[in-house]
Order: sequence, then C-alpha cells, then structure tokens
Amino acid sequence: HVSVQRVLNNGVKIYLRRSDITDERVDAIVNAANKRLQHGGGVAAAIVRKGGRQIEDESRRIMSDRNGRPLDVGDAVHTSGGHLPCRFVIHTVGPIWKDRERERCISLLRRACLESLRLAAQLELSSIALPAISSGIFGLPKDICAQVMFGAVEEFSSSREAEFSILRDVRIVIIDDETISFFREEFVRRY
Ligand code: AR6
Repeated sequence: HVSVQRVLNNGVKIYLRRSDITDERVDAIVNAANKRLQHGGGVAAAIVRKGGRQIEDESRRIMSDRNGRPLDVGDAVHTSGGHLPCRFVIHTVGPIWKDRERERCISLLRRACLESLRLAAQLELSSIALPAISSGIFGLPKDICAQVMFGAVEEFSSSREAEFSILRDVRIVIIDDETISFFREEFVRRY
C-alpha cells in the first residue's frame, strides 16, 4: 500500500496508491462502468462482488428511470456503496480505445474524470478514489491514461468547483504492477 502524494491548488491532495479500490476508506470510489451499468468484469465486477446486490439494484433503477436509455461516455452517476467501506460508488463511463480516434478518446476520459470529481464535490464529499479508467477491458494505453487522469485532477483542483467544495483527498488507486508503473512514471515526471 505504498503511497505517494502531492498538494495541488486549493489544497487538493493527489495520492497514488497501490491497493484494491474496494478496500479504500473514502467517501466515494469510482467505478469504471459501461453505458448500461452492467457490472460484468474488471473493477466493476469486484465492486458488485464485495458491495452486494444493492449496488446492482440501484444501477438497474437508474437505467429504468432513464427508460433504458444508455449513459453517454464521460457521464457520471452515483449509487450507495452497499457493503463497501465507502458511502457512495460513482459510476463513470470511460471511452473504448480506438487508435484512429485518439484525441476523442482522450477528451472523453478527461470528461469522465472531471464529471466524477464534480459529482463528488456536489455530494459534499471530502475524499474520493479513482481506478485507472478505461485502461483494462476498454484498452486505453496506460501511459495515456496516467497523463490524462493526473491532468484532469489538476484541472479540477484549479477550478471554482474545487474552491467551493470540501473535496481535498483525491486518490488514484491501482491494483496491478504493470499499471502502477506507468502511473509512477507519470507522477515523477510531473511532480
Ligand atoms: N482495484 C483497483 N483497480 C482494479 C481493480 C480493483 N479491485 N480491479 C481491476 N482494476 P477495467 P475499463 C483495474 O477493465 O477498461 C467492465 O466490464 C484494472 O487492472 O475494470 O474502463 C465494465 O462493466 C485496470 O487497470 O475498466 C465495463 O464494461 C483498471 O482497473 C468495462 O469493464 C480498469 O480496468 C470497463 O472497462
């Protein structure tokens, strides 16, 4: 669980931690979800496995309230944390990587991160943990994921939303060796 941290604008602290995000003691963890909130694999499956039925039931309710209309890529919605140690799960939809749509994927990942942070600020949360969104099943290159995610946290920390919120503890939590090596490299490069 070695963790590194830096203080950004408005006193927002960014942490990089190696851990299972479902164990994280924060107000909200972010799920790398899909447009239909079907939590089939990766971090999503781990979240519903540990969090229990409630997260799946609430996810279904969100979809039925939308009459089945899928979320847009970059959107963020929330459910409770069920049996997890966090109060909320913020479900965001990252892009499916396509080499030919590089810039579009980058801007959608940035939006997914920012929408998650904004939602946490609106919910008056003080801490949040994010996984390496889109870098697993959705195939987004891990070096690009690290650049975009740190960039989005910095952008949030400099925003009015951050200034007027109590969100001060932002963690990027990564479970595997390979992914964290890309994030460590980017962390060292930036800070
Ligand atoms: N804690 C922290 N990170 C984790 C954990 C965990 N418990 N489990 C996996 N990761 P992915 P995506 C990492 O595939 O690429 C699902 O089916 C993993 O190593 O979970 O956005 C959804 O329902 C990787 O680095 O998300 C969607 O359909 C990162 O989390 C689709 O996958 C993200 O990998 C989303 O794909």
